[in-house]
Amino acid sequence: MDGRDLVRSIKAVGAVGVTQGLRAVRAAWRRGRTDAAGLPPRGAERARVPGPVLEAEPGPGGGLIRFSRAELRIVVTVSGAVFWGWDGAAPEPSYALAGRWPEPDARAVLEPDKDGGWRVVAERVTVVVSRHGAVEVQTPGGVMLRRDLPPRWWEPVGGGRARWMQRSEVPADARFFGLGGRASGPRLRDGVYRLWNTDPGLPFGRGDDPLYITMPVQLVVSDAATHLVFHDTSWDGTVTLREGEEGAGSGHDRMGASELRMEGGPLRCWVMVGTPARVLLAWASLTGSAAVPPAWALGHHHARWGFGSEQEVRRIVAGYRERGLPLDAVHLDIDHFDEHQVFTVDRERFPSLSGLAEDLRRDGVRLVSIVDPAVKATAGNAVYDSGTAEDAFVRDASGRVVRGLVWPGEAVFPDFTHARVRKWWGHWYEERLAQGFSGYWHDMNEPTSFAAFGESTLPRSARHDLDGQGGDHREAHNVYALCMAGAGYEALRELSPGRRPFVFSRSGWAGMQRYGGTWSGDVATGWPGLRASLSLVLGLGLCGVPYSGPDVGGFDGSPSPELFLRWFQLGAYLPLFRTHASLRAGRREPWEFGPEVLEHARVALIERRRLLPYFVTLAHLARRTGAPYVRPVWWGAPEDRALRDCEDAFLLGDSLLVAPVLDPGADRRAVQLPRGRWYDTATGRAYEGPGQVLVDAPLSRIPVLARAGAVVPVQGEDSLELEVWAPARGRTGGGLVVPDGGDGWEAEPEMERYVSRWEGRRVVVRREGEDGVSAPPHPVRVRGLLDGSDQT
Ligand code: NBV
Repeated sequence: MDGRDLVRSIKAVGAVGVTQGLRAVRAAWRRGRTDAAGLPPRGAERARVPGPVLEAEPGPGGGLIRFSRAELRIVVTVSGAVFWGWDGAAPEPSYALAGRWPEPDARAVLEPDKDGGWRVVAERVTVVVSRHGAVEVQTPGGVMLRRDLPPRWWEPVGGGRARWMQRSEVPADARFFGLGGRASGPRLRDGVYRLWNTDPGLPFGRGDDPLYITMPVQLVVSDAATHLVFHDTSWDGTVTLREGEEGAGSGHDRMGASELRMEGGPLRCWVMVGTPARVLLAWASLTGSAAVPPAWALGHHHARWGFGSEQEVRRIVAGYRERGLPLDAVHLDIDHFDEHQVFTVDRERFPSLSGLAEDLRRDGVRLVSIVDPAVKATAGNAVYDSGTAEDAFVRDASGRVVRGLVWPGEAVFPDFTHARVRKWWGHWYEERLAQGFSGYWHDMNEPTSFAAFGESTLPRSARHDLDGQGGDHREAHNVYALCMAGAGYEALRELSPGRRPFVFSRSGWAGMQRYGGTWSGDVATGWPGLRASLSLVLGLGLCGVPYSGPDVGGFDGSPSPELFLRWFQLGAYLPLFRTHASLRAGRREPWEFGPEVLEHARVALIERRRLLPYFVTLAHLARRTGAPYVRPVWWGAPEDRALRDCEDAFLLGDSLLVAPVLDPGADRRAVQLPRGRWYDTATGRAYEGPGQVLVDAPLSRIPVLARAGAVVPVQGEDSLELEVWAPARGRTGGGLVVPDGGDGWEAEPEMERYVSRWEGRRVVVRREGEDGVSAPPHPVRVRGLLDGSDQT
């Protein structure tokens, strides 16, 4: 038992009472026993490397290269993505991939390289394989982007699953990002990052790793190009990163290094090369386009564990309404369930949930329900009974249903890796729809099962269907939540075909964007937690998950009014904008922090509502292009080293640069600007990039800068309007608009494209369409004119 285990068990006893605490001790013992009986002991192993090359055989998109003790298949696809797999590993089956993977590129050729090696030459990438099995990815110009040294396997002497290790080198100037949701990022500094979805058990801070979403996805940015590498295996593993160092002209650069160690699974990977935008597009084509949330989910959400009753929910909603504060959704946590049992309602505290939903709906407020995967193991619980009849629950190696411990007490876990079980689970959303819910918040799906010591999840030996492949929890763990998200999403598509599903999930894996988004989980209240919030959103976006946001104000304790406000101001520019807190935490309603905070929070809420058409556009663009709404400032200029190292600001789409205040006591802050002119949207003052500028950041607002020339769709009095920021003289600008205020599947909304430029002394905006140039169908307001006037 380590220190954290001890804290956790004390907390378990403190938080859930002595009985539950003792159960957690028992659950931990039980879990240990199950694994002792169900997992094969680790015996003698034999190490293997590929050995010398023997021959090569061309194939579609590349070919097969044989070594004396291994073989390597390389396929360059038409999308430019490269796949390679060792020892027969193919792209399928895979939980990350969305349907058919891109076709091999018939133009790619396999040819002999120097020293007996081989190479595959394609239009956008060259892959060079050394005679001992090192694989180097190069730009077409021959610049090295990544060099994988020959891999190493450890195989059990009697046969069975092999562990493996892959060391890689990247250019000395490269920076690492990604690996799922990491609190210490977005730039991933030297350290060991685990690949095992984990509920930290306590509110987490910057140093806590891993968290709920891990993914073997690295985005590597260097002068020569950006690349994304995905090792498609869901097993437990670690990534050890070491940034490189440049020898300041001495010629003695130290390359950056990454070492991936996996406990099992195929050694196969995908690499995509290009600009950040191109790489994320290729990633989305491979793993699926991001679900577009209904427009209301891009507004403001208010949640709390422990509203406790219908009256309290009404009181909160009235509090927003009476103060003129926009509100779009309220989330009900496990306290609205009957004794914490999923798909039930506590009828005493919530006697008429559907009536409440209807009343709220009239005020434009949707209800969102938490959904936990664990089902109370008790006869008479309808989900348990039907799941038992359906044989839906995870079993151990000896065939017994695995029991864990979660909020409702002794619980069992649906095997979401089974298609039949996903279908069965999905029909329970009908019960939620009947209660009047419009969205779903998947929690505890790492999956978490309380344990006073050891891992708080299912036994590693627990059996899973893995969609017919069969396997145990070591392989299924990381994709459990992804499969649960799929179950919910697909069910909602059928049950409510006219509406876009709104599902967001605490845990997940590569490809989860197909079903929805995520949130921070239990981020600790404090200034480091505020910083971690931004790190998570940026990092997840670079892994293809564009919709996320933190618990504004932090999950536990009571933020100071200043911290709450700064968090609120940041949240207003993140895709999921949700205040939420724990049962025993202080209040999170904006009026609970005094009149000054209320006034400033109101400004943030109103601005968020004004920007709704822009958020909707960004959601559609994320789906079509894979570009996250929230992007690092280097997105368009990864070669700018100062931007690459900037972690405290972000681009919201192409048009806005948001510079949140992340430290106490600040009333101005430095902002690293990309090239071009940027306007402070509050003062209209223009700044010229690239470079660093000092910008006012009074308590009333965080700096938001608009790119000169940008055309931003905003909500006007009663219709969509275009807010245009004057281009620099002699330059042009523009923007895209997807006008979709709804939550359905209406015919694909047409993308409107605008161009802004100077004509004499006026800034004009034109719509560019297939049939030529026309006047915009929306009112236009030009800002940023030098005399300070606004042109309408
Ligand atoms: O359901 C209660 C909480 C929820 O409020 C939170 O957002 C989740 O991250 N849930 C975790 C379970 C309990 C955490 C201590």
